[in-house]
Amino acid sequence: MAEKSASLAEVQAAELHKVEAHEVETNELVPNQVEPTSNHYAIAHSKSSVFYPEYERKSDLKHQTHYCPGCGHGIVHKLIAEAIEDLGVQDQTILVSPVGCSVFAYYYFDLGNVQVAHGRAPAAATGLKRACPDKIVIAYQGDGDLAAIGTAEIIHAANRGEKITVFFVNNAIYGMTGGQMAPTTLVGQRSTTSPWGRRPVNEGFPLHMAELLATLEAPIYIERVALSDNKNIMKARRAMRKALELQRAGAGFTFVEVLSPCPTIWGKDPVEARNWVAEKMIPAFPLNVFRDRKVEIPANNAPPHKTVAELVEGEKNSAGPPLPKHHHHFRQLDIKIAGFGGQGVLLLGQLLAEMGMREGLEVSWLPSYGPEMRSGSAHCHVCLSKERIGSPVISRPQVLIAMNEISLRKFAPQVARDGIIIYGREQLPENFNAPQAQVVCVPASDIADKLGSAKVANVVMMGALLEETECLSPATALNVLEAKVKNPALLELDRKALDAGRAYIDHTVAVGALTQADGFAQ
Ligand SMILES: Cc1ncc(C[n+]2csc(CCOP(=O)(O)OP(=O)(O)O)c2C)c(N)n1
Ligand code: SF4
Repeated sequence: MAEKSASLAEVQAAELHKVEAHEVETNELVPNQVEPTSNHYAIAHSKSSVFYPEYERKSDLKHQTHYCPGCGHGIVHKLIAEAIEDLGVQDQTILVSPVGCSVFAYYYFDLGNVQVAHGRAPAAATGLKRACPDKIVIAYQGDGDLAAIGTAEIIHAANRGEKITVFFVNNAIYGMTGGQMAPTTLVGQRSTTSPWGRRPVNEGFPLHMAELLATLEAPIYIERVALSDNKNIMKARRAMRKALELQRAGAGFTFVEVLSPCPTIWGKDPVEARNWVAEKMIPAFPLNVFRDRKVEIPANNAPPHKTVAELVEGEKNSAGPPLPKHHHHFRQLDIKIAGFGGQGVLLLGQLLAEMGMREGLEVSWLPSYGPEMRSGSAHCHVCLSKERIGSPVISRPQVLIAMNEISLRKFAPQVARDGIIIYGREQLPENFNAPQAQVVCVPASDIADKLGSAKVANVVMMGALLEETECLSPATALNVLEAKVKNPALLELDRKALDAGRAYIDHTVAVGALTQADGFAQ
């Protein structure tokens, strides 16, 4: 079997790459060659410069991929690499690799690489392409990845006409996980989860993804090709190249399905597997160009194209005179705000993030809430930073704003050493202890009630936060409230609530259960 696969690989290399074969008979090395190894073999053909010179996946064998002999993934990789090289787009290309046997594609392709969760490549590719429209974005997926767990992603990306290219490697089985039935497993084909062969009455019929996507209006190019013989491999080569050329021209959604051998799981040697593609897969999945046309998508409903900076600038201008400069005494401040749904927890986070943006900081806001619209638990993470934010998830907040006892007890242990907890009650509950942090009690709901509406308790807490930490300027808070709160009566209440929260810290602050005359937390 090893001998067969070696000769197959050589034949394909010679036919596909138009590369001179170099027998390593002398000690003179040509580019991309390596010296004979202790295993007594040497690479006798060159490879695309789109591949890394050495693969770091394994400490030894740095010129070998992890694919089994005769696996279609290796061939598809070569075809993609050569197309990218020929089109001269290596520096512009981002490859989104899936979960499956090809999960390690990023070890081989010297491109922008992103590896994503199972089935999510079209969604990730959508984000990448929209953020970087001048890049060539490729989603590379297996049949389990694309046609099972990722069915929704591929259909919707295709239906939206995302200007990405999807290479779909259909080997009719889950390779990586040891041979479970895939949506594309043939009728009668055995797998570990269809040990008697796939029976439509029990497992349904194979999914024909190319045909299915061709029912949608937006895709511009859909073709199914096969790695069954060299002639078909050359057709596959042309199809992949065409898809990438169309993307380079900004045309629209392109999709190439590749019927591909998986000798290992099919229990065949590479030549038998290739023949099986020809004899069994092609009749079940006919090769065809299912779509090749330009689609006119009306542009009149395109959203206004403004950068975040322009949008924020626009809001700033509409919200009055420029803000005074505020000194930020932190590099990054991580704040967690928690309470019941309906207490304005998420809104408070949004307001802080907006304020941070207006003060020129990098910001993120990440909400988390239960299914209930009222009374369920809700919390959010807010990062204010002078640098780009690595992750919006906060596991060790420096500041916790806890609007109720449950949130206090749940999140207080997470607060960083020397952090601050602002608790929205007059006193701490019994048996509460958070020795690593300072605790400031602010009876926000009572204060808000006295002002006329419990709704503004969150703004009382905002005032307390600003006064206690000086993280952002109160002038910015007012500026944001004025821009966001359209109801004049509520805006007036919010102003009072902001002042009341600040005044409480200044005059009556309670640290733990104790009132401190100086207004500062211990
Ligand atoms: C969310 C999630 N569910 C399941 C898995 C297990 N899993 C890993 S790869 C795979 C299927 C891969 O099959 P396919 O996409 O056909 O790729 P191949 O390995 O055949 O190239 C599955 C189910 C996972 N990693 N993550
Ligand atoms: S298990 Fe199949 S798909 Fe995976 S690397 Fe081996 S031959 Fe290729």
